[in-house]
Formats: sequence, C-alpha cells, structure tokens
Amino acid sequence: MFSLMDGFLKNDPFSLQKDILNHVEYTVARSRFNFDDFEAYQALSHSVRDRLIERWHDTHSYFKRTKPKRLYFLSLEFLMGRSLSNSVINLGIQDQYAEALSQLGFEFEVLAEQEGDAALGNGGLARLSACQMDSLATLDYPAWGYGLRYEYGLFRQVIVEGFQHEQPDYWLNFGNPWEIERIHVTYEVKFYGTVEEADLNGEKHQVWVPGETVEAVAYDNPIPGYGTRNTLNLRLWAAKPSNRFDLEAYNTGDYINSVVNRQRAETISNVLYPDDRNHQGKELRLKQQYFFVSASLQDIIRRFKEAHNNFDELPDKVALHLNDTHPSLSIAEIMRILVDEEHLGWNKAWDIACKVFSFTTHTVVAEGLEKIPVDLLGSLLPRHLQILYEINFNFMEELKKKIGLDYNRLSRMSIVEEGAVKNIRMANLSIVGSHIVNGVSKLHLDTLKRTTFKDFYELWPEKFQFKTNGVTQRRWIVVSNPSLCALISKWLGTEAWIRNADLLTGLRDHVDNPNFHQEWKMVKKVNKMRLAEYIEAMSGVKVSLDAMFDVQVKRIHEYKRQLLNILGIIHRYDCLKNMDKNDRRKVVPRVCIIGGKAAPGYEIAKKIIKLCHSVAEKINNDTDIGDLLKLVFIPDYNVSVAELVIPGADLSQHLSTAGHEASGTGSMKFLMNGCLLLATADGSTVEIIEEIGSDNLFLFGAKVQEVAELREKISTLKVPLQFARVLRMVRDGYFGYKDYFKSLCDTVEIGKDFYLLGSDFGSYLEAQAAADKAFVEPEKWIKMSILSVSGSGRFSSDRTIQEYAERTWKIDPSRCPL
Ligand code: 26M
Repeated sequence: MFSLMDGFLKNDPFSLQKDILNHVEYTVARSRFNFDDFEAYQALSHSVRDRLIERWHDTHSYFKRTKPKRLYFLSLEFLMGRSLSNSVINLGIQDQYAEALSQLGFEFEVLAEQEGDAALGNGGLARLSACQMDSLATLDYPAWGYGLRYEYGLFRQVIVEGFQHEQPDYWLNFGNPWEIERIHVTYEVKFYGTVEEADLNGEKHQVWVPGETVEAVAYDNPIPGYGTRNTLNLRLWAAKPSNRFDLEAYNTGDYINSVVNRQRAETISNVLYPDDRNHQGKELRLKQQYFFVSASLQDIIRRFKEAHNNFDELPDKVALHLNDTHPSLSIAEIMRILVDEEHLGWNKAWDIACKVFSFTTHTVVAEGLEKIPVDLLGSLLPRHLQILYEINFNFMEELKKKIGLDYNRLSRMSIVEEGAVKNIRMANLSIVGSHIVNGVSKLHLDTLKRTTFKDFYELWPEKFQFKTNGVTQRRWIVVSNPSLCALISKWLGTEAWIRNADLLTGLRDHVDNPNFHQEWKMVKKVNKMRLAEYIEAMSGVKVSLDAMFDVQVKRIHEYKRQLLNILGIIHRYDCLKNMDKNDRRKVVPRVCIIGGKAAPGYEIAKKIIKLCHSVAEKINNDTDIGDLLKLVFIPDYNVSVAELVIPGADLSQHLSTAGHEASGTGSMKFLMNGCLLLATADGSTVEIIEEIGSDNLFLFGAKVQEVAELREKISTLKVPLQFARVLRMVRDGYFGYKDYFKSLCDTVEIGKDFYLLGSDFGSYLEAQAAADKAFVEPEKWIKMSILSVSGSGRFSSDRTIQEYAERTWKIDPSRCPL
C-alpha cells in the first residue's frame, strides 16, 4: 500500500521534470509541447510550491502535536524579493531542478529572472524581517510571521530626465505562485461605533458597539529552512468586504450604494505607505495597523485556545514580537480581548500582556517616533482609546510612587502627549507594555539609553537589550553570489558555513595563499562583468572592468549623505580636469554607482537624485576624462537589483552622520561579498570594526560624541576649501538646474549643515584617497577582501535570531523529524 509517511513527491530530476510538465499542462493550461520562459517559470514554481506545502503541513502537524512555545513575529513590512532560487536552494534540490530543466531545453537562471519582487516593505526594517524569517526557519524555531498583503507594494521608481517618478507596483498582476489563499481562514475586523455600559452579573462592563465590519482573509506564504524539513508560515492578511450585509441599506432599496460602499473595505490593504521615517497620522494607515493587529490576534488566540484552556499559560506558550511600533496597538487589543471578551480582571490581563510582548525599535531620533492623534484613534477605535487611557493612568500612578511628582518627567514618559493636538505615543506604549525593549546595534542602544529613552532606561534598566542586526548568508551569498559560495565551500572543505556562518573565520587560514587569491580575483571579475552588462543595459554607459566599482545603494535620505558622495565625485572630477597627462596616468579609474528610492513627498531627497543625474551627464560625456571616472544611477533599486549589484562591488559606502543609522544592514551584505567598506563609525559598523579590525576598512568622519560637540558650534564650523568650491560649482549652475538645486545647496551651507557634510568632507576625501591607494596593490586589497568575508559571521541573522530566542522570546528549537 502507499505509505503516507513517504510523502507524495520525489525529487529526482525525472520526477521533477514530470511535475513541471504536469503543471504546464494542468495549472498553467498550456500545451506541454509548447510553452515559453514565463510559462516554464510558472510551472516550475508550482512544482516547488507543492514541495513547500508538503513540508509546511508536516511542520505544522509536528508543532501541533508537540505544543512548543511559539513566537509570533508581527511586522507591517516584509521585503521578500524573489522566492524561486531561495526556495530551491533551501529545499536542497537546486542541482536536480537544473538538470530537469536543461533536458527540457530551459536554463534555471533564465527562468528565475522571470519572477518579480515581492516588495511589501520600504527598506532596512522590512528586509530585516525577511532575513529573520529565513533564520527562524533554518534554526527550527516554532515561529509564525504575520503581515499585510498589500496589493501595491513599494512604488516602482522611473527616472525621466533625471527626475524620480513613482509608478504603482501592482505585483499580483501575473499571479503569485508562492501564496496559498485560505478562503476559510477569515476574521471580522471592526471599526468605529461607540462604547456602551452593560451589566454583566451585577458588574458594570464596557462594551464596544462597532459601526463597520471588514473581513480579513489569510494568504499563507511558506518559508523553508535550509538543511531542515521545517517550513514556517508567513501569514499575510487581505481585506475583503464583509458578508455581514448592510441590511438597512438593502431594505431601503439603496442596493447600488451599499455594494459600492462594500468595496471601500478592500482599500485597507491596497497600498504600502512609501515613507520610512515620517508618520503622518493618516486615518488609512491607522486602519491598516488595526486591521493587521485584530486579524493576527484573533488567529493567535484561536490557536492558543485550541491547545490550552487557561490564559495563565499564555506567557509560557506565546511570545508576541512588535517589529517597531507599527503593530503596537496589539497591546491595547490584547487587553480588550482578555478583559472585555474573556472577562479576566484588569490586573491579571495586564500582567499577562506585559509578559508576552517584546519590542524592537529601528529608529534613533525622537522625531522619528510614531504618534497617533487622539481624535483619530477615538473615532476609529473608541474602546481602544479608553483602554489606552487606563493603561496610562495606571502607569502614571505607579510612576509617581517611584519618582514622586516630577511633572516634567511624568509628562515626558506619559503615553498620552498633551498639547494643542493630543497624541498617543506608540513608543512609550510599546515600552510600557513589553518585558524587553531591543535596539538593533550596540551603539543604537547606547544612544537610546542616553537620549530618546533615557527616562525609561533609568526606570527599568533591566528591560533594555540590544541584538545587533544580521542578514542571511543563504540569500546574500548562496543565492546571489554562487561563484563565491562555491569558492568558500571549496577552501573550507565544507558547506557547513551555510548553516553556521562562524565557520567563515576558517578562510583566514588561506589569507596569504596565492592560489586562493587568484580564484578570489576571478570570482569578483565574473560578478563585475555581470554588473557591467546590467549597467550598460540600464543606462547605456559602458564601464571598464579595471575600474574600482564604488557603490552606494540604500534609501535616499539626508542623514545617509548621498550628497556627500556626489560632492566627493564632483571634487574627483574637478581634480582630474586640473591634472596633467602624466598625473592622470596614476589615477585609479572609478565607476561610481548610486541607487535608491526617495519617499514621494521628500523634496530634498528627490533633488539629490536629480543632482546625481546632472553630474553623471556632465562627467560621462566628457571624452577628456574617458574611463577615469563614470557615474551611474541605478534606477528602481530593490532586493533583486541588490542581489546583482552587491556581489559586483569593490567598495561600498555607508556615510550616515554618526549617531543616525540605528544599525545598517546593507554594509553586512557587502562585507559578506568581499567588498570593502568606506564608512563612518555609526550603527553596526562599530561592531564590524571589532570583527575585522580598522585596518581592513576605510573609516572617516566625526564620532558620535564629536557630532554633538560640532553641532553646538554649527554656525562657526570650518569647512575645507574644496567643499566650498564644489558646492559653488553646483550653485553656479555648472551642472545646470541652478535654481532647482539652490534649496539643496542651502541645506549644507555653513550654519545650517545639520548632517555635517562640510566638517566631514576633509576626512571623507582622505578615506577615498586611502581606498585608491589600496586598490593599486591588488594583493593587499584581496587580503582585506578575504578578511572582510571571514569576519562577517557575526553578522548572520542566525546569530541575531538565536540571541532573540534565548534572551527575549525564550523559545526552543523544534525540529520536524524527516
Ligand atoms: C511608518 C508609518 C507610516 C509609514 C511608514 C512608516 C515606517 C515604515 C518603515 C517607518 C519606518 C520604517 O522603517 C524604518 C527603518 O527601516 N529603519 C531601519 O531599520 C534597519 C533594521 O533594523 C536598520 O538597519 C536601519 O539603520 C534603520 O534605519
């Protein structure tokens, strides 16, 4: 008889081929004798999906049976990018698929290119969530991810005459084989209405009588671990009109209007907010947050109740993690569920809530913290506002007992901000309602303790921890840099580093081996060729492979100082123009590559993009300069563009004014790919230096302590002559658009230069010169490159996740048997 234990699916090339053809015929509904690359991709991904589903089922029945404590990772953003290669690699059947396809006349890599990105997030925070899901699955932790299924992901960036334009990313247009729609996993989410007092067994109770109901439908996205059968679930919610009819409208005959009104429900999960710093107190954003929180918690509580019958057990069985403050209404919602619906006493409910929540903040400055206008919250979620007031009242009473009547401090720490507009401070709520508050690097937590969260740190020092961010080496080496992956495995004599990145230190044993150097150089060359082809296709600029590929890719922000980079490039150009032929021969050719999106309403960031294009136009068309300097802007930077750009970079720039980048994770990806860093001592860079030594990167700029001092005397700061000169060139219209660039130049003028471009400029140029010098000694450069990779193990998200599991969530691995 057929044994269910064996599963249905075989992974030899012949079986895979049969499955692919099967999907061509019956899923894609094309003839198995005639299908194109995209149809082949669809069939291929459905055959991979089948294998994911099988493991997903086995993992979840195993968790159900063994009832481990589970982690629920709540995040409004996940930047997953593509899934095909990652899945096939994590399933360990890459070679079998490649063979199956080649016999059918297709190439795996070509089909993988057919896939669009899932871009349900903005930047650092969202990509971190994706890396952490990969690590949770690989390390066998019993976890779920929860998020929103936006129909429009992060906008596509289109450049027209050097200006950024935004286009909608309707990513579901061509179907999404990686999700499983659960039409029966739905919950009602309620909004608006009033709170009424009711009598329950002689006691007064508050009852929320909501005014609008929307339905949340689950879409499950399997997350396979590497080298394990465990496959986790990322459950994303989509909004649908509720089936609860608007009887009133139907009865009064207003059929058309009531149908039209129902459609409004779907707008909730329509679009991702494209801003990664400004919280604008918009009603739709608040609706998204509560929609997400309500659906997720209903699902989590239902699962808990299936296996347990006493809420006292909740903290032993459930950990809820708040990825930034975006899901922090969860704290009020769980109180509402426990008190209003499960009828627990307030104190007991609060005790439980504080034990289940933990919180990670991804921002540094107080202005970046999320606030919700009380009026808005009160109208959308009247009962939650009451609960928030009660949480705050109790907190203030407790605080008064501890610190006395220090009204300034009390008002700073209050969850409710008083003033012309009253606000709920989501960070204060998250700190009060969580048992652990995490920073994302050592420096970040130190800064929070000293500044933004000082009052809270002094009250509860034991609550504050940091877990330095990490990235997954599966995506950022194995998937994106197959040649480096093979080289590492060859010289370490094992593939074990793919699950244990600490083993990368073993590369140090070969750091002086010329054969190793030779192969290392070849890998970089192959990746540079790939990148050069892409650059030519995107921008028409031909670049020389002998040049240093110098890359800065990340969201465009003043604090990330892309402008410093561009002004540095202008300076380089200016120097070249003033050099004689002899001196020019000694110059290291450079290809400067910049990429990133500006938030649609962020004018200065958009001007930085335009300036980059204007400078590029001038330089790239100057035949006198030729290959000595090129500047290219890579449009629409996203996860899959990153996978191409990062392996091909020689140098990468991380220029944030010290104290402004909470962690930074791009730097870690470049480090893992043997690209040298040119950076300030900010965020995680401080810890990267601890691992690889300051000799192996190019450090510059004011340190955190100095930044504060410099700002004190900002109106009298001295800036180098070269800085004034390049700025003058922009102001005088050397690159055109004189009037347009004026306000941009004003931001860095003496006295107003908040991010200290002027005062860091000299040290920046020195670091650039040091990079040039190192590049002409290839042996030295390669050694630094090898030492970067061998020191990158600590920046694996596996390490981050293990720290969270042990120190914050208190969860254990739970490995589904084979
Ligand atoms: C909030 C409300 C409305 C619209 C958008 C937002 C919002 C979305 C994303 C606010 C902030 C968001 O992300 C912040 C972020 O990405 N922070 C980065 O997090 C990384 C991972 O921890 C760090 O490495 C970066 O230093 C940090 O800037």
